[in-house]
Amino acid sequence: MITLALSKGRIFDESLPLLKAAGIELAEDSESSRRLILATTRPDVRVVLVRATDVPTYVQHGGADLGVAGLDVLLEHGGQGLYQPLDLRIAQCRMSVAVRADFDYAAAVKQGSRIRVATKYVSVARDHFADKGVHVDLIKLYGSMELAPLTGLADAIVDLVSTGSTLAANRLVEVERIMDISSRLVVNQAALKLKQQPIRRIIEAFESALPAVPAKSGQE
Ligand code: PRT
Ligand code: MG
Repeated sequence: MITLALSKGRIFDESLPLLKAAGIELAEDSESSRRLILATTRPDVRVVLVRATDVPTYVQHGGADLGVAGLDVLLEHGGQGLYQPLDLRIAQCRMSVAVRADFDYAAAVKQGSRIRVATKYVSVARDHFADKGVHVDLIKLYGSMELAPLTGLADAIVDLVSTGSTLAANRLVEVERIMDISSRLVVNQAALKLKQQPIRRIIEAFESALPAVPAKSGQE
């Protein structure tokens, strides 16, 4: 049995066409059922639905053989024990620094002020500001980072941006792009050895189903 971990939402939706190309279709409607383990049209393949941030953990510890996870999630997880053979170029967005429209970020950086940064992505944020030589106090949040600068909790946030409409709706401006983000196929290293043939076949099918020209991520 091959177990594939997916998260509900955009990763699930955008993975379905890739799965189909690999000859794998869901045998039941994920919307109508509350089940967390879904059978597929291939008797030897099943899908498990987990929280996006839990995908690397499931795959690392063998709860799933493969999974699809955002680069943002992988960077925070650390990627230990995971083979990452493919950039699937789905669920694309960018990781950016944003501030309130009336906060002069460039001046704060130039003056060497300590900047309070709220984020779910502390590891990426720490590396980014260390590289720039900017002193920051990081505040870990689990949701709605956009609220932090509006309430005075932080001067800046590090968050994912795709259309930019969430930032605009909260009168925040993007002042720095840290990196482009897309989702990756991740594989448990032991499973890759033990179930080499079927896993390789899935990786190859995914690869040939990808659009020939890489889509530009973080489009505006
Ligand atoms: O939402 P939930 O708490 O269930 O879990 P999750 O947020 O971890 O899952 P999901 O499905 O929202 O995100 C899964 C993956 O999709 C992420 O790990 C990213 O790799 C990728 N992705 C792509 C995004 C976005 N685009 C995105 N726009 N993840 C989140 N967002 C959020 C962003 O955080 C911000 O709040 O959407 C908002 C900004 O969107 P725009 O379009 O207004 O700019
Ligand atoms: Mg979300």
